[in-house]
Amino acid sequence: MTDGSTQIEALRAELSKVLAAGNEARGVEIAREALASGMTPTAMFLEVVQPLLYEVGKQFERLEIFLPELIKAAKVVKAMQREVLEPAIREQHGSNVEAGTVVIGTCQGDIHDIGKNMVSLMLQVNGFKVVDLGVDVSAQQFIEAARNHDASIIGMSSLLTTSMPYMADVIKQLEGLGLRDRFKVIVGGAPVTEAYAQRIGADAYGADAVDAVRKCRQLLGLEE
Ligand code: B1M
Repeated sequence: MTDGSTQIEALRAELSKVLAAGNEARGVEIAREALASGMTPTAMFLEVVQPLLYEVGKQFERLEIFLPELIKAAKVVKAMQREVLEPAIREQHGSNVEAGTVVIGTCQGDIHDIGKNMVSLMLQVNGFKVVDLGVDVSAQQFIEAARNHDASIIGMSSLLTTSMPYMADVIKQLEGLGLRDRFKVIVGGAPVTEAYAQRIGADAYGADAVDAVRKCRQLLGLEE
């Protein structure tokens, strides 16, 4: 019998090798085994998968690995999300009363979507209607979709320092159109910080998928 932290360490050690090898089938199996042993799908994602991807990013930055390895790791995680974690999270939460509509996407020039998809999923299973615009979303697309879907919240994700300024663009354009008060804006993604969110005039910053749900609920006055 292993305690929680030992199990997490063991899972990280094994999955790290699986990500490096790009072994999607084994990644899926590991996720299934973890859930069968009692770990929640959210914990599996936030405590095992997400830190490993950050570590992969550091290896990439240090030139220890290159783009093909980054792609391999992302493919394994996407398979784990698709095959095991997403269905388990949906099943765990069941259906919910609608809390409000969130238009979400990854900012212009940026195709990272693993974290954004997790935020999108967690919002959905917590009662939000989510309009997911995908990746490489322009300021105009965010605003048009928010208007068309009568959204309460615009959610922007950015993983690249070069795509972060587009978050500020959306807010500026909303101001220019006299729409700033109509939509709440939440931002997140690995390089985004609370301080950055405040600097560009966003209403909230989400540190991870669970925090994003809490902040969206707070923005709509559903939680203190
Ligand atoms: Co890219 N990449 N990548 N990459 N990649 C990073 C982001 C990088 C930090 C790696 C590094 O060098 N250390 C670096 C950016 C450096 C910088 O901007 N200064 C980088 C680079 C350079 C690049 C390319 C330019 C590489 C190249 O081509 N030479 C290229 C850019 C492509 C593009 O977008 N135009 C590129 C490509 C890729 C892949 C396609 C191979 C792949 C993405 C696959 C995919 O997403 N479909 C990839 C990956 C996997 C990464 C890393 C390793 C992992 C990203 C990830 O999925 N993290 C990444 C390293 C890192 O993140 N530090 C890296 C896990 C995910 C769960 O976390 O997205 O932070 P995250 O989401 C969290 C929270 O942040 C929060 O909740 C999520 C869930 O808990 N959150 C929100 C996220 N969005 C939110 C929104 C909210 C609220 C909370 O409200 C709306």
